[in-house]
Amino acid sequence: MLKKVVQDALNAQVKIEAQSSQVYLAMAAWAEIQPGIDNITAFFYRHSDEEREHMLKLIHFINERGGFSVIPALEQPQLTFPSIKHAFQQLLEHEIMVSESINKCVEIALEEKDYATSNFLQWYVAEQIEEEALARTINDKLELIGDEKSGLYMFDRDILTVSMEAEK
Ligand code: OFO
Repeated sequence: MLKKVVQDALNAQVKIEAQSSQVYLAMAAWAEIQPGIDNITAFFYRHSDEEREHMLKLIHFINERGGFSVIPALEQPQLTFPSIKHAFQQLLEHEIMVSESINKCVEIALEEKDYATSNFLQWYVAEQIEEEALARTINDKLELIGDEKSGLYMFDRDILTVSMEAEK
């Protein structure tokens, strides 16, 4: 049975994952109407789907441990971005925030001697290392490209490969 303090922390994380999915969905919808960046668009849609999976995994875990997962209300995400670069900068900042929140959940689980939850959360700890690394790689590449249109063309061509390699 989950202790209330652990359940509350996990439910807060459910909201963060759901919100992440919305944030990236908004980036995807915005990217979709920018010309010539189909793969970047696909990247954001896929990332949004992944966040939903992260949320579902938490929901199932809470319920399986005898808790009650609260499906949260979400905030309106940012809808437009000054540039692709800005969107990816925000993605990195968002992932850093998510990592901090996961670490907080682990801290609470350990304080409560809930080793099953701490063990379950290790998947998220590893996932966040990957997601932050991927976001940093993408930001570094965009930094190199600067404002060059041809660079962005190549970046769009390569982004799916970069993200798939990061998942290996
Ligand atoms: Fe759920 O990993 Fe990104 O936010």
